[in-house]
Amino acid sequence: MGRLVVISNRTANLGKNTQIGGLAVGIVDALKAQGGLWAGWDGSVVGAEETATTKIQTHGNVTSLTAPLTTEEHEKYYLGFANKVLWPAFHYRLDLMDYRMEFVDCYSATNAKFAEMVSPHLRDDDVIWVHDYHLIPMAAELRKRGHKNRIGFFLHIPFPSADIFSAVPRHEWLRYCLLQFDLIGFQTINDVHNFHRYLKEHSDAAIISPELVRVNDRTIHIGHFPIGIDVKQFAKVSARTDDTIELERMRRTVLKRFQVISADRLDYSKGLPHRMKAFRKFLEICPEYQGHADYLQIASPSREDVTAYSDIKAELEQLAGAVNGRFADFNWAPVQYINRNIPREKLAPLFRASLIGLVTPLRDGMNLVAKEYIAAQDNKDPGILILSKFAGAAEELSEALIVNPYDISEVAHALKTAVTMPLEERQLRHRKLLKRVIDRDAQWWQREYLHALQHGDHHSANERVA
Ligand code: ADQ
Repeated sequence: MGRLVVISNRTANLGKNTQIGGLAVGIVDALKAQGGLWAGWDGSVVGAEETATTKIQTHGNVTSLTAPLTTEEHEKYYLGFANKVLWPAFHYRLDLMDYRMEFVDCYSATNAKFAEMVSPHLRDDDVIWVHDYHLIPMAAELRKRGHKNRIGFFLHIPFPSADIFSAVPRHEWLRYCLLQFDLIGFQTINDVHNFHRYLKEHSDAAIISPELVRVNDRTIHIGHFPIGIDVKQFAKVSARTDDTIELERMRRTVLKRFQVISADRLDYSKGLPHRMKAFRKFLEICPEYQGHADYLQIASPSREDVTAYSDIKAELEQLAGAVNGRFADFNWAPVQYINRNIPREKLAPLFRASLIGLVTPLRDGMNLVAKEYIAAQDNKDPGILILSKFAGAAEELSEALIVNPYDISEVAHALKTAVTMPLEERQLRHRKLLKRVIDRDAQWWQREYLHALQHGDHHSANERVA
C-alpha cells in the first residue's frame, strides 16, 4: 500500500493535536496509520517581495509541507474566489456572491502553486486526498504535471442545486476540474443528487450508475461520506466533573432554570440572527419561562475581513442587546453572547450542562456541533437537540427535533416542546442518536473514504451508510 498524501487549505499542527476537530482527527489518524504527507497553507501571509519558502517538518512517519500565501493570494484566492464566490454560492447565497475575474485567475494560480510544491514529493503509488472548495482545480493541476495517481476530493460544504451551481461564473471550468478526480465525496445523499442533476442538465457526462460517471476515457466514482467526530475524546472531556455542570445542576433543580446553547463560527450560513429571534419568540409565547431560560450563544470570530461577516456580527450584537433590554430583570439576563474561541475542554462540559442544543444553520455541509452536543450528553438526564433540516447532519440525526430555521415560530415551538419533553422520551431519542454518532465517527469516515479511493469500490461503503 502506498502512502497517503493529504492536501487541504489549512493543515493541523502535527506536533500537538489535543485541540483539533473531527476533520483533523480523522486525517491525522489516517496519516499515522499509513504514513505520508500533509500539504497546505501554513496560515501566514507575506508580501510578494518575500520569497515564499516551503516549510518541511517531519513527525514520525508523517511529513508536513506548508507555504505562506502572498497578500494578493490571500485577498483573491482565499478571501476572494473561495470565500466571496464559492462559499456564498454553495450555501445558496447568490446575493452575497462577489465575483471578479482576477479572483478566479488567482484561485487557479494558487492551486498551481500548491501543486508545484507537492509535485516533487509525490511517489507513483501515493494515494492523494484533496479537501474542500479551496482546491477544486488540484487534480487538474497534478495531472498537468504528469501524475497518474488515484486522486480523491472531499467537499465539506453542501453541493448546491443545479440551478445555483450553474449561476457560479466559470462553473463549466469547475466541472471540468472536478471530473479530473477519481473519487468525488460529498457529505450527504442530497449533495450527490444535486451533483447528478447538474451533470445531467449541464454536461454530456454519462451517468452509468448513482456511483459512476464516465467522461471521455475517464471513470469517476461518486459517493456520500458523512463526516463524524472523535466521540471518545469528546465524551471524555465533557464528563470531567466541572464547575459548569455543578452550576447547571443547581440552576435546574434549585432555581428551576435551564440553559439553551449554540456554538458556531460567526458565519451568515449558520443562521444566528434567525435563531436569536426564535429565542425571543419563545420568551413571548411562553412567558412562564421568562426568568428561567438562559440562552448561551458562543460565536467564534471568522473571516472578519469579508464585509458580509462584519455585517452579521453587528446584526447579532444588536439583536442580543435588544432581547436583553426587553426581557432582562435585576437577577436574570436571557442572552449571554460570547464572541471568541472557547477551548474544547470548556465547550464540551457546557454542551453537557445545557438542556437544549440549538443548531439551526440556514445551510451546512454537515455541522459537527450537532454531533458533539449528542456525544457530550449524559444518558441519565440527556438534553434535546433542535436541528435545522438544512444541516447535512439532519439526514442522519432524525430523532432530533428537526426544524425549518427560516420559520421563527416553528423553532420557538420546538424550544417549548424540548423544555417540556418527558425524561423517558429524551433518553430514548438520545440513545438512538448517540448510537449513530458513535457508529459513524471521524475514524469511520476516513476509513470509508480511503477504502473507496484506494479500491474504487465505494459501492459497499455507501451500502453500509444507507
Ligand atoms: P464549519 O463550518 O467550521 O465546518 P462545524 O462542522 O460546525 O462547522 O464545525 C465547527 C467546529 O468548531 C466544531 O468542532 C465546534 O465545536 C467548533 N466551534 C464552534 N464554535 C466554537 C467556539 N466558539 N470556540 C471553539 N470551537 C468552536 C465545515 C462545514 C461543516 C462541516 C465541517 C466538517 O461548514 O458543514 O461539518 O466543515 O466537514
